[in-house]
Amino acid sequence: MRKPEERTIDYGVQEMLVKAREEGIETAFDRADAANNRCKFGMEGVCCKGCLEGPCRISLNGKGPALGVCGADADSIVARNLLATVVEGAASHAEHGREVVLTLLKAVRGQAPYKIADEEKLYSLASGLGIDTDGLTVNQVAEQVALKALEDFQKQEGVLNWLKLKAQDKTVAKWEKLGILPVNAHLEIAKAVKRQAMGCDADPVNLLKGILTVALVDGYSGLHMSTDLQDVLFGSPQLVRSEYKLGVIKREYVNIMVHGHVPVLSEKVVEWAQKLHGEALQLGAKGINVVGVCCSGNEVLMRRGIPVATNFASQELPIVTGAVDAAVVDAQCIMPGLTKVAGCYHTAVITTMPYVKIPGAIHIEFNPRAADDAAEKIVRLALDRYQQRDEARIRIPEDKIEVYAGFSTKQITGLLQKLNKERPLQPLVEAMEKGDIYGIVALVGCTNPRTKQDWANTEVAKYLMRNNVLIVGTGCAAHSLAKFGLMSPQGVEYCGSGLRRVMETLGGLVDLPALPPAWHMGSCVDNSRIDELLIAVADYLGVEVSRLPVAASSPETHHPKAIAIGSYFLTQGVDVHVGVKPPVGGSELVSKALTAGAGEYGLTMEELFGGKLIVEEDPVLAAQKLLERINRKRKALGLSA
Ligand code: MSK
Repeated sequence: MRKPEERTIDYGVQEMLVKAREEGIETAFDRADAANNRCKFGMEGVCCKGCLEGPCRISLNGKGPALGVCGADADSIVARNLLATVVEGAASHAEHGREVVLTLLKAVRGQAPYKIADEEKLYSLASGLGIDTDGLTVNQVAEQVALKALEDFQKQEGVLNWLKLKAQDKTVAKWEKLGILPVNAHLEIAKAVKRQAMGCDADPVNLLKGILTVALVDGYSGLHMSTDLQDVLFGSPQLVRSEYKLGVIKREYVNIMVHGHVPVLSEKVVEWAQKLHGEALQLGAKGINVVGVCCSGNEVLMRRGIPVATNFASQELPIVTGAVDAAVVDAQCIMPGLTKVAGCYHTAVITTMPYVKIPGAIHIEFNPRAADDAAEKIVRLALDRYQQRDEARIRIPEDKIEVYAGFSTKQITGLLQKLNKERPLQPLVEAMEKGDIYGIVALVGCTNPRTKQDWANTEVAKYLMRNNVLIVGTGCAAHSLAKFGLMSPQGVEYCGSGLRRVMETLGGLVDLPALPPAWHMGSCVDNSRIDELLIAVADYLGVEVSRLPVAASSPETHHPKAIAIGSYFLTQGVDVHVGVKPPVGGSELVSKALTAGAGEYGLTMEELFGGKLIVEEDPVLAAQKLLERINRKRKALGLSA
């Protein structure tokens, strides 16, 4: 069993791990230690459970079976397993996107209690989608936009509307030539499930092409569509101050933890927490304190400044404080272990989605039509549980830290306009040309109970910042950086002199000593914001994104969604680092196609798109490899190395 300080670098989480152990409570870190003797076949991707002839396992040392019962070899099995993983991720994001579309549609038809918050963004989407808005009301425009989005789940020919709306033309032409353009999200997901089923696609190269199509579904029907329509409904983020770490849980308040991904729910919980403030006072509390976990936390942080308690790996630990009255979850990244921990306290775990239920949780079904009813019930349940607290068992770590979040392309260009009104991207591009911003790295993805929480995420970021690389973060990786001061003005302490100078100049525009050198761009689906920023810079320079000195890194990844997002960045020609080995080592063909450089091994990602996968567990080595890739791209662009 690892000691608390070997499991996480977050002191508050360490303190709660000690408390959990004292109270006999098991957490994900304990289970990760217990599962340490992992199956080598599974780790390398050569276990096939696709039918009842098996499971079949392909020998890793050549001394056992080289083929499954059906004759599938290691290349086919590894490629099929990888496709299945990417499909899982893309399906999660595409369903997220579709649920937001349906909420928008119901809202503008008067069937759900939400309003349009960002008309400017709505009209810009409508114009990009070719909608004639003349004579239409705002709600009618939104209805047309929503119907265009729904087409991406229905049409039987053509290309995703959202892909045509968002991607660079040259890159689309490249994808078209390769035959990987997706028609509709559901169709491609169904086709991918079929092609990896027993007796279908066994050609690893063809399967890899299938992965790329599904990666584009993830990017456009998942990431971009979700972010765009959430901004329309709830507003585009602007710079906002807030706080992080377990110290944001307040003893004298009713505490509600929102966890999952879909802001359609968490926005309403925040609204009803404000509405029922008076009732909390009547109970003797000072109010209702909503805190975030994972990407629901990111969503309400970005738009409302709601504080964040922690990220994925330690999601059970807020409950161990004894002061969380309700933990409300929607979908994705919800550990079933939550209810076991909550069962040791007074905390109500509330599931809300008909397809995400957990034994031991209270289910309050949430749907957009009855959003207010459900949110009111949830907050009332928290008020009720507050009265059942065991004061003697409450211990809340004091540690908390200031953060600035809310970076979106709109917010960034708005800020840069203060330096150059006509051409706002010019100062950013100049800083990149001079090397003051040597490159941009997207620090994204998860934390993983198998690894030391927050450590690799922060180490990669700090090393890169010292070398003047601007960090843009999302997901639980952004939480890691925020928890350790990299998303506050004090983060410039870690920067090289060029990056520090740029952040101090930009900070002066918003009355801060500096802008944080790691920009919080939101949740997992908000990787679209990073994509949008890169496309804006690339368009400004008249090149494809694949030529920019940029990269993506997910040092502590665990979720299939993160693998899908990484695959999406690869299709853009962006180098992608992962710090946890993906299960592809059993096939030389698949691993080389992903990781080899152009000209090093037949057809590779780098050959096709301009970026490759970098697998490196050591964060310093990973950062050095990323710098080397950025350096190459700088040279190819004619910039100083
Ligand atoms: S929540 S997918 S652990 S980032 Fe988006 Fe965090 Fe990874 Fe879930």
